[in-house]
Amino acid sequence: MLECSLAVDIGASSGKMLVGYIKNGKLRLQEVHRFENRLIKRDKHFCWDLQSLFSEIVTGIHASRDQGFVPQSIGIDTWAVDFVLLGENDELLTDAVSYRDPRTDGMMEEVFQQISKERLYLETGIQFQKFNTIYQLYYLKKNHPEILDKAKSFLMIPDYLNYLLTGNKTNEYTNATSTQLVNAFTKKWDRELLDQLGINKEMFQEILPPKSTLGNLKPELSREFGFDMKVLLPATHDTGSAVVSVPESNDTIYISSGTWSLIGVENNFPICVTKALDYNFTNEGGIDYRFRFLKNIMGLWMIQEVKRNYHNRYTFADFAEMADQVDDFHSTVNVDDDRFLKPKNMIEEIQKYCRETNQTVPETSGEVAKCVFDSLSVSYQTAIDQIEEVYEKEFKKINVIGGGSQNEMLNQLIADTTQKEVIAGPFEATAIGNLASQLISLGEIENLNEARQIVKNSFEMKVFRSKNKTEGLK
Ligand code: LFR
Repeated sequence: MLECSLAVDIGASSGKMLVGYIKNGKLRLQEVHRFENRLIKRDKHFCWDLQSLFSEIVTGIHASRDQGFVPQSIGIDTWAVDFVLLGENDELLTDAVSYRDPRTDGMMEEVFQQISKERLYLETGIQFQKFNTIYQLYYLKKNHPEILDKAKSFLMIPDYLNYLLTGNKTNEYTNATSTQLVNAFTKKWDRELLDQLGINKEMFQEILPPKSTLGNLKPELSREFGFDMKVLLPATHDTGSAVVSVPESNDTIYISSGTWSLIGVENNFPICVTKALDYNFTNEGGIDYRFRFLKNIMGLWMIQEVKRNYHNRYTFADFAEMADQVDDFHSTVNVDDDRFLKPKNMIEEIQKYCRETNQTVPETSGEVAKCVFDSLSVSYQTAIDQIEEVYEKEFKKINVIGGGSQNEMLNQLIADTTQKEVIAGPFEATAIGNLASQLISLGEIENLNEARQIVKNSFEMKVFRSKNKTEGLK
């Protein structure tokens, strides 16, 4: 039996559980469980199925033991912004409605009538996305005020799963910042903002930073598993955990590549200047109160949806290959347009966009895929230009991390488009960051710097350089 920590990393399309431990100075990983995650329709809204996700976590804990591991600790990370509300007896008052649900359409504009955009940005440092928690809560305030009034606990998705494991409630800091309701400087709930919006303040929990210990398993769970373990808080926002895996370097921009592409740099302080507001860059909270100055780009969601629209006839690798074989097709779409957030049919939406902008309409699967990948790389280039403008300096390298870093065609395209060196990996960045934080809490890794050094030494990274030094796809 091998002592280890257990990372639960749930993304919008799948969840996985990996054990991790240090051996000979290197971090070793093993996946012990994998499961699907998808949206379900409940009461006309797109929701996450938290009961099923929790039962997958239980299955994964059993699986870790069955595969010869003894987890000392467990840490959960998921996507951000979504939440549930609990009532007086800890009963669920809401479904876990997804950020892709259209319920927040128009809410951002209504919030701006009460609080100026500038003030919101100066206080929270968070980008304007129509799905941020603040706009979801505002939707409830407008349409179901009785639910908000009754709510005794506001828990984000990992907070709720942690509550099911331990019976203890908290709001973890990195995920809390994604609500756009945490003050970037005090790192506490912004009570004035909440008052101004008339949102019940009492339901918010104490904010705890990553590396905190939440507690132990509930007695009935430890009885079921036959062992107990600590429930630790990593950066419970997946992007926060992913960026733990980026080796520190001040000339590198990272792209955390998954359902979303998160492109940016890490700072020790929030940058809330006008240019950052104009370009809609965020300053999300990270481990050790680092800040992720980054932008959300629609990401591989576009190709995931295209794949679904083709009834899963092709794999992701097929799309990369088909795109690579298309020569003379150059139409691109603005991937940041909200129309691509949850269109009825992604292929048709892309075609419609090309038609409306008088570009050649992609017809074949290869053309559609090329259009998506080219559009992503154009959007990366724009974001890089904006980062370099804000920083008044040139960044030399791009570190692509996460599942998308396995797409070699896209890595090469990014190198060709940006004319920068692309370092790809680690592809399990999020689970690694989650585990690194747990191992720091347990005293097995000293600090973030050491964690990053260990990551660098433990996982292979591949380098891509522009094949065409003079001509980018600007
Ligand atoms: C990535 C991510 C992004 C967040 C988006 C919605 O998985 O967490 O960081 O903006 O999902 O929550």
